[in-house]
Amino acid sequence: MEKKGMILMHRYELGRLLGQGTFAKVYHARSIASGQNVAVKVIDKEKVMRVGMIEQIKREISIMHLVRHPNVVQLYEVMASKTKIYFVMEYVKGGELFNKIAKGSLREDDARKYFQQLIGAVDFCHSRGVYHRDLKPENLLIDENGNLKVSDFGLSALKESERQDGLLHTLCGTPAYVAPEIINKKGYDGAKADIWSCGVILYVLLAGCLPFHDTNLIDMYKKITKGDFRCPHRFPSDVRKLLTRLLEPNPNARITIEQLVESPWFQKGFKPVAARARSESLPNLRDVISAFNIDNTDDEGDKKAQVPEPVKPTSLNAFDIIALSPGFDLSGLFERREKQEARFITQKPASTIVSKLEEIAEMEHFKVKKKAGSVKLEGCKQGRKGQLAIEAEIFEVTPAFHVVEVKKSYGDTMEYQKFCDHDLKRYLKDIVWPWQGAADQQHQLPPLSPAPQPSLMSSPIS
Ligand code: ISQ
Repeated sequence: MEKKGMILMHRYELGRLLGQGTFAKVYHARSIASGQNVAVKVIDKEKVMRVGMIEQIKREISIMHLVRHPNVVQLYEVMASKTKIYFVMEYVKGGELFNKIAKGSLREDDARKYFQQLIGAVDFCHSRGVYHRDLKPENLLIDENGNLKVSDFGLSALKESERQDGLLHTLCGTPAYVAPEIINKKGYDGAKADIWSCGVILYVLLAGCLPFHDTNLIDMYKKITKGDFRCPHRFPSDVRKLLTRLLEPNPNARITIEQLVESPWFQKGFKPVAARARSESLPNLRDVISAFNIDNTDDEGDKKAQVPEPVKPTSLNAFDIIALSPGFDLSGLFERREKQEARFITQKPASTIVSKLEEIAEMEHFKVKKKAGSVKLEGCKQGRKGQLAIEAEIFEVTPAFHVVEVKKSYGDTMEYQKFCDHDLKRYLKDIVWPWQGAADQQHQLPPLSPAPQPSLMSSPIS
């Protein structure tokens, strides 16, 4: 059991409980090294495994770590003990938007600002193929500058869901924010369902109460299914019209984000925000993947998630690759995640990647050590801090795609960076996948799966 003052993985001191769900508890915590405030979500591995949601969660987290937007709570790191998974996230100080509404409705301009920020975050995540599916005021946090941050994007699989436990929803939760097509179990489009929830949130912000409410749950379902809601008299007609378009029970007739953004009500004072560059401190892919493998540490969590060999490639999909893509054009062949790490995508098989690395080793006088899933290059020359050693780890996404993570395992960082920027880049040029923004547009993305829609409101990650 986690307690206040407990030290996690020698790195974070746990503070007070911020929130609690079926599978997880969220604590305030502080980094011992930097003093940085973080929120740590502690997930019970066994509970998650028992309901058979591991694969979905792995997939969602692998996507979530690619989602960086000023209005989305950022995932910094994933760690694991034998029984728990820890998500280390951005700490949002101001608490839940819910608490503001609890004091009554908001002024129209304030409600509009939060709604604009919410739609900006939702649009960005949708453009990367990530759907929330559980948007409600409790998932909307306010930072110290009064800006909204959406929590749990990509983690909706951790919530009770109607697929797994429709009964639980009926007994414990409220479907107040859930789209009718989800309630009716007709199969649904994640984007359209999120837009419905945004409509409910807008109503709640402006009215201070729910649009669909009844003490009898069946009657509440009926109201949701019919889109049967009333606006307070004070609502202006443009707000009423917009709410009617958002709370349209037919998902195919519901307003899209594109149409919503164009509406004059939404446009008032709208400041589109640029998505942050995905640079440092993305969680390590290996941590994400291995967090779900049992047997890595004892419960005191003395070690970071161990890496099984060979690395199983199941947690990346086409969306991940697409989301990774803007950093992988020819001009910036490598996206440097931390000073010592770089990643690239290739359509070549693992054998070709290994041969290429062997070729580099031969040309640059490195020794090669091959392990399952990775290749280590060890320099022969004494550098400033000993012999440079580099590890390239290969993740298979599909047989046609691999992600290669390159990092320094020993030696001087400057020498390593020089090696990456000059030698590695030059040698790998013809196997790295050039695309978006690449000068050579002949190498187009082959059709893999439905491509995420371009975001309307955020500039591409650079
Ligand atoms: C970040 N800061 C405060 C509270 C939180 C709750 C859930 C997820 C992230 C959070």
